[in-house]
Amino acid sequence: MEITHPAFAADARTRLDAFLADGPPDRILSDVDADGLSSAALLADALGRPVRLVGRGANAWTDPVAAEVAEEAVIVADLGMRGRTLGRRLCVIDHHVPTGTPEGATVIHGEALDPVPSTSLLAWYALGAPEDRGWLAALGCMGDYGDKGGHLEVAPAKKRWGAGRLRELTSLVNAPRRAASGDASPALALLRAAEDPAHALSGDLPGLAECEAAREEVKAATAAARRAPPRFGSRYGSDVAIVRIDSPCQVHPLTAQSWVGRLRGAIVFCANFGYLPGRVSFSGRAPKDRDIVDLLARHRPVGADPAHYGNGHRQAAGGTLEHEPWNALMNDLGFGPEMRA
Ligand SMILES: [Mn+2]
Repeated sequence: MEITHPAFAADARTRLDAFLADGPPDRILSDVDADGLSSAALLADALGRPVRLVGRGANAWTDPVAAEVAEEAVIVADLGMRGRTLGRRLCVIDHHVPTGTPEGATVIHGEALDPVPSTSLLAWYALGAPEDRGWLAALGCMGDYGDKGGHLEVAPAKKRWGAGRLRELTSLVNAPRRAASGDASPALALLRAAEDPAHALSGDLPGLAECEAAREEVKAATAAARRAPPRFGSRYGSDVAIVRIDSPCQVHPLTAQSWVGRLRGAIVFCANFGYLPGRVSFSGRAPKDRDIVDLLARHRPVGADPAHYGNGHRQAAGGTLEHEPWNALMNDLGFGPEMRA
């Protein structure tokens, strides 16, 4: 398989080998989307170590997770990078815009590369780019960047394992994290048990039925969310629109996405009042010339937790707020009782 960043890949392998020379990790922490799950499957399989998924409502770089892994050697994959240490020894494999570098950690970070690799590609590089696991590298890449990310590994993987199968498997493993339970462990179990995408889709392995049921559940919730109308705040004219929904499923990002192109330059939020108990979860999408991170920073309400508010990209950012700060934000943006918790 051709390698998009060969020099970086060789260096990543050296770094991971040096980390492993001091002993194997106790655990691998990863995100719950297709990229995080395929990274975890690659690393867990190669190193024979357990995975801790960091999913709904959690952030790896906060005190609860830090306390949990305080005595451990950990690899943290696809969960961002911050200027704090985690565990006794730490290796970070990631590609999001970092907000700092943890002191003393082994860092395999692809954010400065062009094209930016998925975390699954970085993990695969670090493991020496094993040919027969190339489908997992491609799966994470397709999950994060679709079909047109410009990564040289994806086309040969499609040829060898089937473009349709890879797309179908990406869609299936991405479903559980969006369903009401939010439990992505069946998707991870499926990827870990599979020899290749055909095997994963064969029906012979655990996890597939749960992924299929989750996809149906999310499809129904998405259709319901699409029927909610956008409302505009009075203070900023048609600058900011909010769609209010109440769903246990993580359908607010896709709902915001579905509106942004239709509202003539407005920043669109979808606010989900039913996703996390006692909180409003909101996801924003902005047109190309607008900056949603800046908007949220300027209107940051008292009580907003920086780990859970206003993080992301200029055109896609959101967070969660408890009811009181949410209501303050709504007041600030000129929304009335229709948007209050
Ligand atoms: Mn990723």
